Parts: sequence; C-alpha cells; structure tokens
Amino acid sequence: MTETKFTPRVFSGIQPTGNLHLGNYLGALKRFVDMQGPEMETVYCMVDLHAITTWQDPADLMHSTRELCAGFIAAGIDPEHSILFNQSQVPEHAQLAWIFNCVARMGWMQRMTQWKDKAGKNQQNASLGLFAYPSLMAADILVYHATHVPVGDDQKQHLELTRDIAIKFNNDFGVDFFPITEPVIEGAATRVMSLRDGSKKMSKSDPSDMSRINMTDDADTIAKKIRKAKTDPDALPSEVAGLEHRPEARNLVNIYAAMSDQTPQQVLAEVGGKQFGEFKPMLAELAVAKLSPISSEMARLMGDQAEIDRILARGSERAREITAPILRDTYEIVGMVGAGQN
Ligand code: AQP
Repeated sequence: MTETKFTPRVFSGIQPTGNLHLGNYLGALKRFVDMQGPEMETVYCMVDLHAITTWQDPADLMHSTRELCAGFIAAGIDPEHSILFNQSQVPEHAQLAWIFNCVARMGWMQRMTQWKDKAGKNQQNASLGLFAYPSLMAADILVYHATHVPVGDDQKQHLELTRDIAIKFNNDFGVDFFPITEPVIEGAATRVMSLRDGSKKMSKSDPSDMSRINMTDDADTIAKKIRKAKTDPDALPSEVAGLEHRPEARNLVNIYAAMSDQTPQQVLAEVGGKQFGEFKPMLAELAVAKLSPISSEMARLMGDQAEIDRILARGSERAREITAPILRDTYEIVGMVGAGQN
C-alpha cells in the first residue's frame, strides 16, 4: 500500500461541549491554523455527533456548536479556504461509521483508554455511542481520505485505531482504498496540563474552573488563574533536563513556548534562574496578548449567529462534495447494490 496515491488532506475536529480551553487551542486549534496553506486542503469539523456520546442539553449543544465555530474563525481559520462545518450535517460520517462498526473488533474498543477513563466503573450505563466513539472518529477522517490529522497527545491511541481500521478494511476487501493516516502531534503543547495539578490533562470537564484557561476568559481572569497556578518553590532551570520531576513548572514553560512559537529550551535560555513570582506575570502578559483578541473576536462573531449558520451550511455542502463519492465507492466495495453501478 502506498500512501502517495492520496492527495494530501488535513482533517481534524473538536467536540462542541463548551469550555473551549487553552489545551484545545494549543494542542489543536492553533495547529489547525498553522496547517492552513496552499499545500494541503484543510477540513475542520465541530463533532456534534461525538458530543452526544455523553448527555448534552440540546440548547447548550446548539450554543456550543456556534461558539466553537466562532472560536475556529477567531483563532484564524478562514472559512473560505478551509472547509468548516458541523459533523451531523454531513451524513456520510455516520454512514461510514456503521461500516467501520462492522470492521472494528470489540476488543479494540475495549482497550481504548478514553473509554476506560470516561465510562469508568459504570460501563454498563455508558452509552453505546461512547463505546463506538473511535469508530466514528475513524470514519470522520477516512471519509475524506485524510492523510494528516493534527491532534493533541490524548488522541494518539484513537489515531492508531483509525490506521488499524483502514488496514483491516483494505485487507478484508482486497483493496487499496483507505489511506494510512499520519497523526500530527507536534509542538511544545501537545499535552497541556491542569493549572491545579501537573499530572492531570487540562480538560473541559474538570469541575474546577481554575484548572483551565477558557478561550472566553477575560484578561483579569486569565492573569488570576496563572497567578494562582500550582508551582514549586524553586527557580526555573536553564536546561530542559531540569524540568524533570517538576510537572507544574514544565507545563508553564511548555505553554509559554507554544504561545511564543519557541522551543522549551529557547524559553529556558531566556527565563532560567527566574522565580515564578517573576515568570508568572510574563506568562500572563503573553497569554492575555494572544488570547484576548481571540475571545473578543469570538464575542463579536457570536453577535451574528445567522452568519455563523451560513458558514456552517456552506462548509457542509463543500464537505459533501468530497464525502459522497468516497461513501459511494465504499458501499460498492462492500457489496451494496445502488444506483449507477451498471
Ligand atoms: N490538555 C490538552 N492539551 C493538548 N491538546 C488537548 N486537546 C484536548 N485537551 C488537550 C486536544 O483538543 C482537541 C479537541 O479535543 P476534544 O474535542 O475531543 O476535546 P475533549 O477531549 O472534549 O477535551 P477535553 O478537555 O479533553 O474534554 P474532556 O474533559 O471531556 O476530556 C483534540 O485534538 C485533543 O487532542
């Protein structure tokens, strides 16, 4: 199987489940913007079908979907260039997911750490959708024949499963149809940690709002959260090796590096030897400078929801131009009788 026969195409998505945070921005959104360019087609999605694998209030889901769309655009996604839409409006995602439900094995899903973490001890009461989540994610990617998927580190296992599904499908049907997708997990902030606990990922669902910087936080709130972020009493080291066993210090240095487009080592060359009392205000100033324009643009865009809905509708039309033929070919490979085969 050669990967070169596939046109380079980027796909990624974010769940519209509210509380879009700095981890989503640095691990995903900012990377999506960086990948936008003339070389590759970029397709970005608000994955509302994934969101409902856990309970979502319908009015909140609508609001979060529009707010996330505003977040994409405010962060720098150009809806004229990238294809930007919400997943439910492109039915081929769910249709291909069904085919993949019949390709993927139960054991593969049971091994997923996100399933274990999210269902916890209450697996019998978790939704069937939460269990099958990675199969839908594989369909999201492969229904575009996407070759590159920028994500945070927490999605690595799901991307490996996407590759396994593509390989098994190709083998089962004796075709070279789905690409073996490359995960793009790069940069200093592939795993932004909680501001309250350097061993836990910054997450939308953390009950403590102080654990994360939300994209909608104002400048004072951002500065306060950074000032109160957990740290240790030592000065910052001058070398990256000195961050070992200092998860909170490493997290703040990584955040600074990602926001200033530097490596952690370049940051430490500048701030090594400083106490957190001096470094935190620098970080807060940088975070406010980078995030405030995004949050005010998000608020402005949310003032015209009809325009957001138009952008999403146009994005889903453009998306279907890609997904409809790929699904039709998939059905034919699988042996579904349909129109236009003879
Ligand atoms: N802390 C993080 N650091 C770096 N990247 C992150 N991502 C999420 N958290 C971090 C990346 O953001 C993208 C969107 O992920 P998602 O929509 O699946 O987000 P999520 O899992 O709902 O976000 P949370 O905060 O992780 O939610 P909960 O609290 O539900 O677990 C992905 O590329 C992801 O890697």
